[in-house]
Amino acid sequence: MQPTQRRLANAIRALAMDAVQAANSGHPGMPMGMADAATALFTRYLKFDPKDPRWPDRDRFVLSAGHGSMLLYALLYLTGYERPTIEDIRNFRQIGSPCAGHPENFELPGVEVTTGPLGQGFAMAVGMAIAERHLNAIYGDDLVDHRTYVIAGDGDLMEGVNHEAVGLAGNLKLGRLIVLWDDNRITIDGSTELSRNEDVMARYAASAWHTVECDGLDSGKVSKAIDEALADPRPSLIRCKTIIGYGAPNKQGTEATHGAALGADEVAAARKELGWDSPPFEIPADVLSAWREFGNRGGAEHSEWNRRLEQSGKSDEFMARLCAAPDDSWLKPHLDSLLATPPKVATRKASEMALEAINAAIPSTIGGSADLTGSNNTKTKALQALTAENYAGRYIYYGIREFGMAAAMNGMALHGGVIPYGGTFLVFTDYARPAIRLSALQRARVVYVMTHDSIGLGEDGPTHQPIEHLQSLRAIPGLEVYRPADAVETAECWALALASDKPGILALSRQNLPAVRTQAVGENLCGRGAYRLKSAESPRKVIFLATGSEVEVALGAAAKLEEQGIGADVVSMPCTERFDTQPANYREDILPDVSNRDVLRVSVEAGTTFGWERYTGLHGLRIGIDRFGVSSPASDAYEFFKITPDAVAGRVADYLKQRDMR
Ligand SMILES: Cc1ncc(C[n+]2csc(CCOP(=O)(O)OP(=O)(O)O)c2C)c(N)n1
Ligand SMILES: [Mg+2]
Repeated sequence: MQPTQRRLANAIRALAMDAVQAANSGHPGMPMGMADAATALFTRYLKFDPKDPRWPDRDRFVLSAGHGSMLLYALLYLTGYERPTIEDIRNFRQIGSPCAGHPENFELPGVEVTTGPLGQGFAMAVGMAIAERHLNAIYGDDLVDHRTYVIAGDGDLMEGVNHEAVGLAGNLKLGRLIVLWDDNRITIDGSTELSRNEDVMARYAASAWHTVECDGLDSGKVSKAIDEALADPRPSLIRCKTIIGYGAPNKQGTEATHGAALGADEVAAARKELGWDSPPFEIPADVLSAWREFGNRGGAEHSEWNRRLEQSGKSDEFMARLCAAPDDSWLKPHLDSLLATPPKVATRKASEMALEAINAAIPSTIGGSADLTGSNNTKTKALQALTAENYAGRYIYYGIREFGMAAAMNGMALHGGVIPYGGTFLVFTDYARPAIRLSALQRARVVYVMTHDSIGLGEDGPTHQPIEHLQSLRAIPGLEVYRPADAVETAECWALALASDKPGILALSRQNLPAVRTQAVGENLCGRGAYRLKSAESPRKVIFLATGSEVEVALGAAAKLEEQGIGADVVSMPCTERFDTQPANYREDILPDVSNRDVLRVSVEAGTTFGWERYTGLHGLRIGIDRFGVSSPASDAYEFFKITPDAVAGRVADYLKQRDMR
């Protein structure tokens, strides 16, 4: 006899409470409350094949309530994924186990995205649903025809980014996005009444979503709600009324089950309550084999899909789009044309010029901007808008939703088959930062086009002028921050960002910049992170380290110092992360390990000097801005902050004079 849905769900409950108990750490409440709903989803609807977790046409499942990670680990184990093993689950939250505290996409192939920072899983799912519709528009139902399911908690729905994600999904009519809301009316602090009295369903309905509610503890009723959601052309919110920690007789329904082990007594009582008499980590044979059969459900569909792919004649193209490095054949002709007539343009404009070539060569790019299209120069001529009426379009009007945009781009990148890039002002990376951090953590290839990258943006003043942003972004591990100095460097940085398996940020100027690279070289010099742009002519006393728009300033200052017989190298440093990984002899050549007395190192960047001592040494000179900016024309702002060739040369000469007197 088949185990009942409730008994299948109880296997999830048991694994969750036992793993949390063993670790004495974790969150049993959410998996226990949503076990029935998840069972309905995984046994009746979700299209997946545990034998090939990367099957491109699988449904995507996002556990946005990432603290309930044991729900996902239990499902992956029960349905027969290679990992996690039961041993992995026994070692939940321990070093060496892929069953990390929160689901990590790089630990387990069955985990689509890293979740835990509330709200972001949901918002990434919106990006996945966008990518699905886009690829469907190109390749048709035969190859791309899947759905995106989310389990989200109260926290996911309260976070501000939820508003952005819901708005995007509603406007793009992402009908294949289905969210199951774990409406347990509990968060860490207690009842949701402490902090919320909005009509959540009305908010979604007002945002062009379909809404339906059900008893989340009855998998049959959850199934009915999913059926209704599937039939509706709008994105769906299914309100699953549940009880947190369901099955733990003395603690269920309270915040006590949210984020702590239940305790041995309560675990024993829950076993009795649920009629579950197996020892910890043992799943009765009938239950496990039933689950495994549900896991096999997708195999036939997968084979059918393989057959369709073979017959489509597009197999190579489709798989290359998902797996291969993007075409870089655009770079050389583009560089040749720049070198033929070196343009004096803002690097945001140079980025647009590069994008014209990139978007023509790489069909998988999807551009966008958070309502600054004309300023970020992100939309190239041939790109059409991606809309509910035209999912084949390759440009997304994200609206004023920086965080939502960045999270959606993570979802798109992790879905695969598309390379998202999107823009706003560099200063507003602050609004997107939590998603930028997750791009890095998840190794999602997203390219951030962040323009207006300094006081050089001018009159908009201190609110819009980034100061600490470059350095604070460089502090994020695994994020490549590029600040190119001219059109050639901009193209090189674009090529690097596209070829990388890490996210990249392009910090681009609003103001025009002269060409500093006018000679053809056989190498992408920006790939070195820093390189000598100009060598000292007089005996070398100074090495300038400059980025972006300040390379021009450093070149000017160096020329003035040379006139006084003070030799100065100018090193352009578009990407500190890349420089740091160069071989020691290369780094030594660019920045020789000699005393500042012999060769003074001077950094020049129109932002905080914080952290530049990493390259100048404590006794070097750091030229930058350690306060908020000013509202004025750009050139006046540079004068005001003494970041001009004359002022910089003067400061360096003074410094050398005073030092030599000491
Ligand atoms: C952005 C963010 N803020 C705070 C937290 C810490 N946190 C984890 S779970 C949680 C409460 C979530 O409540 P709910 O979504 O209702 O989950 P439940 O207690 O029902 O499992 C909080 C505040 C977090 N993970 N992410
Ligand atoms: Mg809750």
